[in-house]
Amino acid sequence: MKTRPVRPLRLYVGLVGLLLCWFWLVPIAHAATARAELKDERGTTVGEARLQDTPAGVKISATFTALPPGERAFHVHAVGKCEPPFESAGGHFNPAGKQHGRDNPQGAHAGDLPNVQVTATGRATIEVVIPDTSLTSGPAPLLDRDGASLVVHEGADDYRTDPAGNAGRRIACGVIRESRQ
Ligand SMILES: [Cu+2]
Ligand SMILES: [Zn+2]
Repeated sequence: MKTRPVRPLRLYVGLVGLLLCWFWLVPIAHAATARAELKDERGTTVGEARLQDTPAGVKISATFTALPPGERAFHVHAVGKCEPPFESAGGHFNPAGKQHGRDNPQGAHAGDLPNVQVTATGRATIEVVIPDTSLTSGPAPLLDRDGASLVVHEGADDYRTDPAGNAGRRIACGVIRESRQ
């Protein structure tokens, strides 16, 4: 029986391939992702969101299926706790200590997001990136010790009035939980 010696070239190509795979796969495996299921005060699920670390910041993709039609405020709140009437979620995520609102000269909170436009059938989608933020790493991660949550309000955010944009009652809330994709 003949033994086939491993050719050096083949071995080399194989090793380089392995290394390339490693460099591709390791960052992908380490990019944090998270989910949030948003429920109203009665515990009915009204939407869900996926969150993902990207080089630009945390990307939030949310889909709502059962909200009151119209324009509704949507924010990241600083505490991962959703007990009706959702005051448990705390104020807006605000690691930089700013005031509320993109139209406020002293603003904005990192957790200030655009209003969602809810259709007559209660549906809305939104995709937004929170710049210079990460889910689990860096100096001010979203998922710090007390977590974070996503909150929808009864009214629209005026993007100016501190501390919460005159958005009214909190009508839906979802705790952001780290997930594997
Ligand atoms: Cu809010
Ligand atoms: Zn705010």
